[in-house]
Amino acid sequence: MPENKKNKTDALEDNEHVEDETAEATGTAEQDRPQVPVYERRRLSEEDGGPVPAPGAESGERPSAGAGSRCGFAAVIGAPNAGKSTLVNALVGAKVSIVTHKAQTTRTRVRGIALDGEAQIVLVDTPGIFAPKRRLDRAMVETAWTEAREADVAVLVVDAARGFDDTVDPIVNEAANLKIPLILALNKVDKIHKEKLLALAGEASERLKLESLFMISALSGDGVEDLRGFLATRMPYGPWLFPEDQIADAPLRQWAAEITREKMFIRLHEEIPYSSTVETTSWKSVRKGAVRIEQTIFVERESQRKIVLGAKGQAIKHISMEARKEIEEAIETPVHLFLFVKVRENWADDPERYREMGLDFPKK
Ligand SMILES: Nc1nc2c(ncn2[C@@H]2O[C@H](COP(=O)(O)OP(=O)(O)OP(=O)(O)O)[C@@H](O)[C@H]2O)c(=O)[nH]1
Ligand SMILES: [Mg+2]
Repeated sequence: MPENKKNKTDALEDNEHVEDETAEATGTAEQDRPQVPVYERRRLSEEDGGPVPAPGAESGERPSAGAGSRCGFAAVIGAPNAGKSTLVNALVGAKVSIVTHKAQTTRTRVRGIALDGEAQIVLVDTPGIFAPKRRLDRAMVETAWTEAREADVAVLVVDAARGFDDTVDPIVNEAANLKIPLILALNKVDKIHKEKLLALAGEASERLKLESLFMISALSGDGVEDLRGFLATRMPYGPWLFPEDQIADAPLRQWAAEITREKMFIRLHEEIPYSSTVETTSWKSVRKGAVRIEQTIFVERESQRKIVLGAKGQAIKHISMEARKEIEEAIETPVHLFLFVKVRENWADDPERYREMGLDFPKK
């Protein structure tokens, strides 16, 4: 029986707490940030340098929500690693959802908001769909299908280089039962030959009743604008749900936790990314307009905590520095980031962790 470390790390030691720069973080006027901040469309798209600029970002002209305005939800679904989050970011023109080379990066619904003419398209990025084993897997997969069922249209993203393999087949079969228009995005076309792509498109059209099919590269931006234009025409008429400069609906503190998780996914290997979760526990304004952010990384075992820290704290320093840089750039504010690593053997069975992630807690 592994020793239960539940309370061990409640008392923080110095080496479990990392600030990647020396900073005086004892400011005055300490106020919590608003829970639901507005992401500034232009600023984030310029800073992020994503493959597709936000609509109107160059000219400064904003489309208005006039009489012909449209607004709706487009769920982006598919197998893990298909490029869903990359696509959502490209459609929005800013990084709203984290991306890594590893499968099962996205864990919960992430909404990004794109504009096209008079349409506001709320893109719903979802966790990759796969055969779930753990409780967390089940919550992720269930979220993906729930979001697809509740949207106005679904965009099924398929990695064209993999085609309709065993991981995609069950998704295609289930997607055929959706009662909303289905759009297929054959992604990563930069990686495959045209003949294979055409064969795949033919197979898809036979198997699925498609509203439309796009061949895209979410990474390079090829075909992304066309897809956005098409989605705009499929949004129902109605007023916009979000202000025109808002690009995401998640609280900034949740987004910042995701950025740190992304850096962990990239830096750490094997089971660590799948055995960890990150939460922002504190976000306070401090002196000179800076913010002090505290985040907790939960892992399942003491051995994992050691790996996250790394020899002489090198791993966590790197993660912290990378995350801080990106958060700073996005919010255009100096950031003092403190990371704490805690062992919670059963965090993946703790309803509170699911609440923090925005996931429903499956009974088993
Ligand atoms: N070559 C190429 N790579 C891509 C393209 N789109 C995404 N990728 C890469 O594919 C990997 C996975 O991308 P993600 O956007 O995280 O995939 P996802 O479908 O959101 O994955 P999960 O969140 O794990 O379900 C990353 O390394 C991306 O850079 C593309 O059009 N071309
Ligand atoms: Mg993703």
